[in-house]
Amino acid sequence: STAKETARKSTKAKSADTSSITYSKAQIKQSIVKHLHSTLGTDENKANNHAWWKATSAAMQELVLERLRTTQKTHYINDTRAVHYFSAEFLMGRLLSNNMHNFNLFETADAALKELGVELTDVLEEEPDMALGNGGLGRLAACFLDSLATMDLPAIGYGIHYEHGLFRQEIKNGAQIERPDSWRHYGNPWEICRPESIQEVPLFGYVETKYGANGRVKKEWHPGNIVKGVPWDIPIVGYGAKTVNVLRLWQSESSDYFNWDVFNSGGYVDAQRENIQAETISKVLYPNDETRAGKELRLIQQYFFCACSLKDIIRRYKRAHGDDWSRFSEQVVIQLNDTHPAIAIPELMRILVDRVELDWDTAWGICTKTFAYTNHTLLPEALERWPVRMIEKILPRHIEIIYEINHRFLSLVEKKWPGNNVIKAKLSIIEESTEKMVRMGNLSVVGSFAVNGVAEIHSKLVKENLFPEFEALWPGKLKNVTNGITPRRWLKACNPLLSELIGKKIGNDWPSDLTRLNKLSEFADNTTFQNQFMKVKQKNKEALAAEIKHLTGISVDTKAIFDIQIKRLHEYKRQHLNLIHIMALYKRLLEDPSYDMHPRVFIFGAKAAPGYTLAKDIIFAINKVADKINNDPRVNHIIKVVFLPNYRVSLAEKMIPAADVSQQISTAGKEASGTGNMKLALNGAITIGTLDGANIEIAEEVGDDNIFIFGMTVDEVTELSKKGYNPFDIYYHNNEVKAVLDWLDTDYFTPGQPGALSSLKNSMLSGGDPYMCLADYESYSEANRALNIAYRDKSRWAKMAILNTAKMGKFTSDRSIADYVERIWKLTPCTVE
Ligand code: T68
Repeated sequence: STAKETARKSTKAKSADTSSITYSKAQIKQSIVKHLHSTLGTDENKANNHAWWKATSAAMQELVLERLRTTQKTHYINDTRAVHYFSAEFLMGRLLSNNMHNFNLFETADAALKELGVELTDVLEEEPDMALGNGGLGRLAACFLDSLATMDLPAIGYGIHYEHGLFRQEIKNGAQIERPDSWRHYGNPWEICRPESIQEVPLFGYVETKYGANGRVKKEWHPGNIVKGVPWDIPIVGYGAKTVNVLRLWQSESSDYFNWDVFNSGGYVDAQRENIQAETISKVLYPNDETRAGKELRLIQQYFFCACSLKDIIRRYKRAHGDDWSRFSEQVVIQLNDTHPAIAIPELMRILVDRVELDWDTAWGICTKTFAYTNHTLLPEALERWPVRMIEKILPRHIEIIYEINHRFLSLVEKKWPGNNVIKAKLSIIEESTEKMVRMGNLSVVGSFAVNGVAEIHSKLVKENLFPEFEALWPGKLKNVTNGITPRRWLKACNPLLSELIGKKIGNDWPSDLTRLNKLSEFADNTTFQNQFMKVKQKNKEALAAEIKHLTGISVDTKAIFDIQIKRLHEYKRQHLNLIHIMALYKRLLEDPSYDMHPRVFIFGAKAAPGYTLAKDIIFAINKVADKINNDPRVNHIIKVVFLPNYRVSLAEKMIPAADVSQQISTAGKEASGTGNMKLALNGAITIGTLDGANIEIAEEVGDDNIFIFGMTVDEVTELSKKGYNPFDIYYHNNEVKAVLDWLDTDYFTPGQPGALSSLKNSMLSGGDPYMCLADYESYSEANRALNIAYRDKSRWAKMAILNTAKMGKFTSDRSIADYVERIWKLTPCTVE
């Protein structure tokens, strides 16, 4: 396919080639010291690691900004078509190490700092994570930006400059506590404020209907409030450092002149109150994944960043094309990362119809050639719907436009299915419930030229279950693009030992063409290579063991199986299935001390949404079971359970290289794709997982012998639901399940507090076990037995691990981006010399 080839060509042969930018050790050293003096105002003797981090970052940023200028000039001169990635979340993590790797200056900087008596690894630890996202959706956006820049594609990310990113998690007596995250507290060396590109955003107020001389109806929105959007740019360095794109994040501020009247009439205090309201918009990231916030402020956040971004895009377009709107959709494609930015659709219509005064059909033609929408979930509680009354109040003109879009759309539906009101009610953008709602998913499908799911199975379910009639209405509009991850961060940077080994074996081109890893397959049976590969794994496990000790005080046996489940805490992800199985192993060992199992350390990392009680109860239960097991001398040489607090990108980078086993155990049909599954497999962990999301495609790639698949398929889950699922049937027929669930009711794990873990049992019994943990339990337990046996055979396991790494080529985000380019965006790379 041509797009894939162009994409590949652009990334090819630039692996370690940084052509224009070569910086010697002496130059880096000089630059760092210069910034220590003149940017930080300190010196080599006084500087702590934090100051060294800032000075080193500033030294890198100098190079970054030079490439940014060149890139922007090149894009401008070539008047390139660009993708505009609209996302409420970008989970960037740390940037220094990434930028050094992409400039191929990591080793040089390491050596330079050594000469200054400073350890680079310590310096890197000073950087706070940029955690402007919840989980997979936000991290996917970050991986995509990396690939876009790497593949020399003109792209810009648009989002919100949250003052507080995702909360910091502390664990007190086993329970999660949320603390504010202040990632910019001591300044951020990467972001650049661009006051010259400030935008204004209207809110509230009313709409006036005017009649022009030609009899044409004109709508004028008189906003009740105007806020300012201040852009902060984060440079995004591609691998090889040719292209540097930007992530533009909007910060809200009060618009000074808007409150001028209040101010002048002596209302100084009231004027200040208005300021605080405006500044609240970008204050904090909503910490819910897979559930609607339903809050006014959340809708305002969404509109705020969409309005700023559209104005920014239009300003740039007009600079090149003036008032000729005919080429807009040739130059601009906007990708909506879920429905969070869907309000951009009526906003663009408002600008084109009310401001530019295009007729509706022309405006709608432009809109529906500009937007494309990615769906990330089928869970009904996550599908965004906003009360009509809320939109009416905050965005009075937009609700009119949404109704008009819907009116015209429903006439199309009427043509296709004459007189069928059931279909009409189902497809309507407006849900006619007691409280009328706007369905943002339907709006997104109607207003976009392409819609995609994020893994084959998920896209199939989007087509067949979520939007079946849309497929009939617009055949071909619904597509698949399977997710991917950047191998630069998720192998090269986070796992230097494995990267070095791979490089020695197959060369250093794999980070920009991950399919080359397949060459490792040839060595999967080679004993020497198996030993080398597993020695790296062992070293990584030792490093993680030290980190576990440091963070929790728990000592773990590095010869044990490191079994890792890392992801947001959610019932559908079934951390509680993992937990009841751990309890069962514990019970088996107590009842039969000779029970045959290889020592195993179960490691969790997960944040729960602050308002999600059961998710927090599961964290509490994991910690209580961990306490008991870890302190029980009868078993603690065989099982350990570790919950690592404050799971985040930088912690993932330490955990993933050390994993032997990757837990991917969601109920089939519920996990749209998963991306942690890809990161772990890439680093040689063996998956124990269900046939859900991208697990299915991982299984296809690695082969049945190199993965432990268990549990019901999507069809079996559907069938069981239809037939009626009763978890009590399993409870009464499986003694182990019964004993373990009953154990949760006692005070065994929570001395003096019987019932403290009962909510977990209830959720899986009287609560109906909505995610069917018990239905999959037996099969999960069997898969774990098989896994235990496989690990005993060192050579077999090593071969499996090698083949997992070797077969992950498909899951690079470069391939995802190539798919988007080919199937949706139709972009051409632009080489920046
Ligand atoms: C995830 N979604 C999917 N949502 O769960 C995961 N939601 O299967 C997939 O791999 C990933 O997206 C990337 O496609 C999320 O992470 C959220 O974080 C979220 C945030 C706000 C509102 C709703």
